[in-house]
Amino acid sequence: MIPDYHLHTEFSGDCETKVLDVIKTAVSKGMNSICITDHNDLDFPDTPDDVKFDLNIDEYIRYMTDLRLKLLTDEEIKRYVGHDSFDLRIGVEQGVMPTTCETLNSYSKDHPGLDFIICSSHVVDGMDPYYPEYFEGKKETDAYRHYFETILYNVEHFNDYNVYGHVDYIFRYGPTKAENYKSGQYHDILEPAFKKMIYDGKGLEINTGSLYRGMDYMHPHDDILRLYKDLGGEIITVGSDAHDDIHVGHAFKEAGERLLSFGFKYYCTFNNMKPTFQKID
Ligand code: HSO
Ligand code: ZN
Ligand code: ZN
Ligand code: ZN
Repeated sequence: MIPDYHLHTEFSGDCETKVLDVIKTAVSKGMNSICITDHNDLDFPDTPDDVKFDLNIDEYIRYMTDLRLKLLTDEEIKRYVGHDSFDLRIGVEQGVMPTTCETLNSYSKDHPGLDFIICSSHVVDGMDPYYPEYFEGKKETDAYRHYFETILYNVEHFNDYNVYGHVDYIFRYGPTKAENYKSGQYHDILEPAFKKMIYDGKGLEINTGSLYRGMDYMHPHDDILRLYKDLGGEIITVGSDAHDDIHVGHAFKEAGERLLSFGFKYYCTFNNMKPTFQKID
């Protein structure tokens, strides 16, 4: 089973799930490895629900490194999760904005011990589209276009990451989601963004989290995944974006089938920020 590379635990401001329970579910779904990717959103704005996304990175790396070892050596923990050599990888979902690109560019160097960084756009012009207010007084297509423009800016100025996460996150929360999306509608922005990513050796994430958030396809939209593939992109990770243990590995079999149908033969895992290509079977 493809390992889940987008998972949240109690280290994320919007999640209370215990790390061991995430691992236990991953094992029950046939995984022998996962990468936990808790939120770090530098300068996340004040929100109606007062959520905070500052990750205590030193404590996080210490905790996960210790747990990684225990998963291989501690009999009680091995019994609890149901696996005797589970390979835990340590990641971060880095919330990136044009105003924070520069500061975040040395993150992995400043915090040794990380295996993997997802670059995600959660905040545009000081607001997360997760909150419906984001779309008030805006034409939906303008809001979508502007979201993708900031992604282009980010990939041109930010380099300390492995894959772009849920690249069409904005469709998840837009009033009509992707129902009115027209083929190629934002490719004039996404094409230069993907070209830069591919040139820099950056990947794209398949994020199945949309499927249990009221959408009928996994991120990114077919037309956008096709663009990355046609431009020569080869680095893919798969993540459920689960914030609870029940969604770990959600629709991963379908995700593997989808990748094969697009002509991808490999997914990637990451160790110390370096990819390994693994055959999809
Ligand atoms: N950025 C989150 C969504 C969220 N925003 C929750 C605020 N609260 C994606 O997991
Ligand atoms: Zn979250
Ligand atoms: Zn996210
Ligand atoms: Zn996430």
